[in-house]
Amino acid sequence: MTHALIVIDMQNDFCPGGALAVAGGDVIVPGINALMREFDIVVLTQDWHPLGHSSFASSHPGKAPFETTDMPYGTQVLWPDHCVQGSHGAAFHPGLETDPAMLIQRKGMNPDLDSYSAFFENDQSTPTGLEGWLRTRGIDSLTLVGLATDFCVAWSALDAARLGFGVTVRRDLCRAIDLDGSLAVAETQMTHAGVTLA
Ligand code: VGL
Ligand code: ZN
Repeated sequence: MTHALIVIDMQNDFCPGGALAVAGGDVIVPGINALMREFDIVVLTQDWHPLGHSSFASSHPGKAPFETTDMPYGTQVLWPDHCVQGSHGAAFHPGLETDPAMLIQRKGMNPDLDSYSAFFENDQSTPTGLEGWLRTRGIDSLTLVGLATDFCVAWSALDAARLGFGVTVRRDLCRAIDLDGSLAVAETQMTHAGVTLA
């Protein structure tokens, strides 16, 4: 079994003080740094949106952050502007050790399409290429940590399980947005998909 660690979206905008702050998002940084030392293969993901991205409420007149809208690919939650390419908010948390990462997988760059998962954009069909990257290295088992448990971590875990990877989510090294019970829904979905919640 060849195992990789995927660190999801440990960026300033998802940490306290950021545009889409997740409570306690920064608290998990030391634990993630320590866990990275136990893995030979570490991948970081980085939410990386162009200005005016369609997932931003500001791109939809009359809409406020955390409302939803119908996109061609389904219902999309609208977020505050966050993780704009090249901005301070899009940078990794300054305490995160990025040197151990072999790959930084950026996502959410298509202006018309959001991308929570590290594997597919939110249309559930446009691949990021990460699956091939992992498989060509013989990796069949993944541990996921990072932000946010109920969005980018959960969508990545569900896609990975569907693709046939063994998946463990270290809940102690994740934090959730928890919008209208989204954390409980995500945990139920992950359990049903065979993801180990550790
Ligand atoms: C995320 C909302 C919007 C995440 C990214 O990393 O969970 N959530 N973009
Ligand atoms: Zn985003």
